[in-house]
Amino acid sequence: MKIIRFEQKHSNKTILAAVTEDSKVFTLPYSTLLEVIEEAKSKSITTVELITELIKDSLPIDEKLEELDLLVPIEAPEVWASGVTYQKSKEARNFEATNGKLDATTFYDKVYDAERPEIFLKSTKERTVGPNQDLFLRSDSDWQIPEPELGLVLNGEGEIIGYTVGNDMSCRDIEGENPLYLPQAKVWARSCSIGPAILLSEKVKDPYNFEIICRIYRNEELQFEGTANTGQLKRGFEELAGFLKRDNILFPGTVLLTGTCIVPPNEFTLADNDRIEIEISGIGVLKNVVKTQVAKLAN
Ligand code: DO4
Ligand code: MG
Repeated sequence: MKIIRFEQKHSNKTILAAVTEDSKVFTLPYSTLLEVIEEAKSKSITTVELITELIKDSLPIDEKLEELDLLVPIEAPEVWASGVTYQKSKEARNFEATNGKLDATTFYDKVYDAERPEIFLKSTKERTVGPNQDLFLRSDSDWQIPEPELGLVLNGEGEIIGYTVGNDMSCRDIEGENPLYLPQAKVWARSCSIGPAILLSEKVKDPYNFEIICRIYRNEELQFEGTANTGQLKRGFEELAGFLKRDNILFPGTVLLTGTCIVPPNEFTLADNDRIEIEISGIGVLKNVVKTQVAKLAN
């Protein structure tokens, strides 16, 4: 059972909906997933049981899932991210920090083995885009890549309520110049996307067996394809959520990205109009086009 949000074509209204295993879409009489979870809790039943009850006598909508104008499946107040949780990321960070001339132990080697993981604030609601919305490239970086990551959707207690797909866009040259530049290498307007759906954790038997695929197209030609599996993760998902929660305020609906395990070749950088597709088994494909245009921020 997955949860989506979409904009209804004739009314421009935002609709919350459930997607069943056979890809049928049923609208839900709530505004957010968090409301559905609260309601299920108050009835002492699971979220899936509540949704099954809600849709059992209704018809699916006429449009197919792929015809809908999807929105972020949850308006995450904050998106946090974990780093260097996969061997592949450690190697890539070491390459960019040493121009490929690694000859000593780095901070990245240390954090990969340390008890405390790297966790950083990646994005806020205003900086995060949904499926099919444009991402922005930074104007002061010449080495930019997508980071395809599994996202944990958390409640206020730091429990995992669902899984989504995330893109932690990154500037390898800025971080490689100095790791203290991390916030600038990671955070700018439209530097993060999440979606297209949230797979309810109640329905996930083994979260360490998600297949992740990333494809980058330029003028409709495939430039890069990489695959990985969450079984390659060095840490546990509860462990990452536990460190995020420690002595912190967690807003319900926070998303925690769990690190990248797919890195395009070192000579690759994104260009205007590239299309990024990130697919995670059981969740869906998150598609975004990147633009060089300068962000026009509200106010
Ligand atoms: O150390 C920088 C961040 C690494 C990261 O975002 C990742 O491993 O996914
Ligand atoms: Mg990342």
